[in-house]
Amino acid sequence: MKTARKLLRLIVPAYSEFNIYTSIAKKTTCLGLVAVASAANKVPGWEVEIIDENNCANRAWPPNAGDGRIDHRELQRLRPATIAGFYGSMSSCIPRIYKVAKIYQQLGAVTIVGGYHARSLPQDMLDNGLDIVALDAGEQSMLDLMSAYDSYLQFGYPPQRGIDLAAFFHRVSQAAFMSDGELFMTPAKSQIENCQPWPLPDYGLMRYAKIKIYQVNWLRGCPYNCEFCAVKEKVDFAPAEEFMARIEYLYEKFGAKKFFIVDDHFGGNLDNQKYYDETIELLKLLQEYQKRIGKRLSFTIQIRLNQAMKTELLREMRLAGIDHVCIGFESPIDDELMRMKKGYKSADMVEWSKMWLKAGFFVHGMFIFGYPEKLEAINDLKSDKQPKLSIKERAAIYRRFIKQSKISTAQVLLAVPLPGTELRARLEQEGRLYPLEWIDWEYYDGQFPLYDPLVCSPQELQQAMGSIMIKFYSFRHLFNVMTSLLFHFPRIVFPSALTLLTFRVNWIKKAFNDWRDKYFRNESIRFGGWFIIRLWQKKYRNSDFPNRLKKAQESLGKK
Ligand code: B12
Ligand code: SF4
Repeated sequence: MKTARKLLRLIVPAYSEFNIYTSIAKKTTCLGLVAVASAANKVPGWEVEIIDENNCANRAWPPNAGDGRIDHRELQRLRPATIAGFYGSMSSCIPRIYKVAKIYQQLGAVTIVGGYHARSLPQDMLDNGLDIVALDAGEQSMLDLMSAYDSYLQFGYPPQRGIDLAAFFHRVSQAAFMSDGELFMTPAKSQIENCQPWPLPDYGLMRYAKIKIYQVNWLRGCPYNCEFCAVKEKVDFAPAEEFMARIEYLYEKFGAKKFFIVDDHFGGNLDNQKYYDETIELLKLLQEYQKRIGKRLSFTIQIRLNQAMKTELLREMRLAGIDHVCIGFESPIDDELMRMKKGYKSADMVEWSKMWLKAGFFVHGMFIFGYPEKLEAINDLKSDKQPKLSIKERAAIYRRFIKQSKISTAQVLLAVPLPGTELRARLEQEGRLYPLEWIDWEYYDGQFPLYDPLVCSPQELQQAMGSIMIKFYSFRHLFNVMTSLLFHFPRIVFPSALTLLTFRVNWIKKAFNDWRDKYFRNESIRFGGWFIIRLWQKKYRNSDFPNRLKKAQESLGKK
């Protein structure tokens, strides 16, 4: 019997026009879809591909819609997908998913979405071109969907829209879909461990993309509970050996040398001795592996600032190749840290930052500026019960802190009331959220005011945030880059060239790395950042966001 070719196409949606992550996105992709694709690729009779709209290295392909984005209608004509899946974690990409999913749905493909945003608002997804929503880690749901499809084919017909689709969705675990006009959610099949050893991440399933930074994960979840954060799962680990198998596979199969460990908090709960010991064991395994292959690998992780006090941990991390740490500093102001439920105060923050830097890490600090006051506190402020810092004073505190802490790079954004978070629920309850009608999901990336700050205008809030960024990423860094190239490079690297006489290049390498890390790297990033900000500002000026903001303010009764 002739069987139809079945293709599962997984799509990472294009970032919104304003995105500051565009250049990073060209070097990597979303691990979530690689994980789902790797599991799905084991199902016989199916072809699986991932298309990352932000990382399409080959210009001729895929077909271009003329707006610089992929023409999915044409792609579907040339290479029709049976199921089209979408990465729906990022709120800012949701409008793009709706647009593309509707095309696939019209052309007869079954459409599925997973990820944080999608599972917080399943009904919205189902109203906008998606047939089914994966409600948790999506590997099992995807396997169920494919096997349900196959069993329908055995009866000689593919599932049809309407009644047939709902019937076969009932076989999919941990999923939401419409059944008899009602939202229906299926439970998990059994106690599925999310970090169970699913197949190794197969980046070979990427079509068109060039990967330079390989995302990997070891664990899932976070033990903390920040008010603004969408991650609510408890910590769940894979064994250290399983993580090592992923690294070895990616290095040996794809030549991967740069990794981003995407875990929300490296090591899970490092204040718990069991997790701490497991983390040290993992770091030792990483060290041994790198010795064995005679290559130095490079890892970026996310971790909490106050772990700086664990000297043994920091030493083992450096030895294991972890050189970049991304740290959610969030704020140097205590009342903001308290509202966020961050779990520490600002007093030691400068000292902790310096400890990370002293241990040799590149520190990328992530901040939220102007974290929304609680309504009740604002009423207190009006009756002068509390001392009040103006938004300009707050910006000055941020600038001072960033300067004193000497962190390598800083990212200062506004609070984003993400779906499924306590922050969103609070702002909604306080009647301060700008309606989606005026300020849609595409603006949910931290660069736009999304709620009424009450203590100042949203325009002032956005401007104050921008002033911190423009100060950090300023044009004057061009001067420092030039000094580094013309003065420090000859001073540090040239003398080491003499060691060539000994037929060894190690000293030159060391001198070069010293020069780069001390004088060149941060300055060039800060100068490059200036360009990105200028480009962003230009796009902003030509956009209709200022008008939208006015309309949004008016809709909340503000002028
Ligand atoms: C790595 C990461 C990034 C990276 C890369 C993004 C990427 N995914 O490639 C970078 C640094 C670029 C980034 C940036 C931002 N991020 Co981010 N990021 C993450 C992080 C830490 C890990 C993602 C990951 O790989 N997880 C591991 C994989 C295995 O899990 P997963 O992605 O959830 O996928 C599984 C399931 O969700 C499901 N699934 C997902 N998609 C699909 C699709 C189908 C079809 C199916 C069946 C299943 C399925 O199955 C997958 C496998 O189990 C998450 C937090 C988290 N825990 O996920 C935040 C997170 C996704 N980011 C978040 C945010 C807010 C941002 C920023 C806006 C932050 C900021 N203010 O700057 C920016 C926005 C970028 C943009 N373009 O707009 C939020 C998103 C919430 C939301 N509603 O938007 C999260 C959840 C963190 C949080 N604290 O709340 N981020
Ligand atoms: S922001 Fe970071 S520390 Fe806070 S809950 Fe989210 S993942 Fe955990």
